[in-house]
Amino acid sequence: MPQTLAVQSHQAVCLITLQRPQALNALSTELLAELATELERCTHDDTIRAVVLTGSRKAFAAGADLNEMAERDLVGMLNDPRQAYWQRITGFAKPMIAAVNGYALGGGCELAMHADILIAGEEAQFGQPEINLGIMPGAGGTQRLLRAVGKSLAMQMVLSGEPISARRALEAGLVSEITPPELTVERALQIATTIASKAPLAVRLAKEALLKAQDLDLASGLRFERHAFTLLAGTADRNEGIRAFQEKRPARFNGQ
Ligand code: DAK
Repeated sequence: MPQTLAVQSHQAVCLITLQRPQALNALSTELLAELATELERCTHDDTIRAVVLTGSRKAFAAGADLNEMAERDLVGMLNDPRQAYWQRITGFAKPMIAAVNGYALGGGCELAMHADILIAGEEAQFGQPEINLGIMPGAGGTQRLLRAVGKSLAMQMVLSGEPISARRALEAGLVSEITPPELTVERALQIATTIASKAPLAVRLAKEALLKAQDLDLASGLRFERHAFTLLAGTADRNEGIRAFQEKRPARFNGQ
């Protein structure tokens, strides 16, 4: 049983709630280890088609656990087991939605940005305050934030350490929707349930193709898209999807 997470199944969606209220869900080694393990369980469970990751009303996550970080010097950082946990977390291939309320700071903002879709409560705050500690983002913050919000705002956030509001995050494209705080998880579950009802192979390849758009030049990205599109032409779910359209009934996808 995880100590720092609550895990609930909502049919084909797994809802994972970070639960370290005494430290505003700071990402301790234990929490990262448990999250990596839980995501791997979801990977191997064919009945789980999507994950929603959330925290509390006050904090999605207030970043790395600073009490743990205080105990690690340079050598400690180089051998930091959290690096491996982060890699396992960021390797998760099924669709993931972050439902963010309260503080998403430092590693908390980086964790939220790892999700495919971000839904924020109106009072959420996103920030990379590492500069206030004499450090800088180290779990993807400089790279993912710049791609999400553009150079000027990313520079402002990382170099000043000042957070932005949910509204500003929406305008900048960091989140796709804002909700009243009490509805954030519900809205994320709705979206995840919709995604979970689609053909799993198509969802998986579409996610992969969209992520390639951040890394590849246009010609390579288009090539990947064409290959993926062609691959899907050989799936039973593609035949089922088109047949269901012709027969005017909902499709029944089985992941083949
Ligand atoms: N770590 C540990 N405890 C924390 C914490 C954190 N990050 N954030 C808050 N807490 C604890 C507080 O110490 C306090 O505990 P008690 O004193 O009650 O025992 C409790 O949570 C409530 O916090 P506050 O009393 O401070 O609450 P406020 O509402 O006044 O302020 C705040 C909320 C979020 C503005 C404030 O707590 C704050 O500034 N927190 C620190 C934010 C921060 O600097 N985060 C860390 C950034 S560094 C990497 C992976 C990850 C990272 C880097 C590398 N690799 C894999 C290489 C990530 C780095 C970071 O995130």
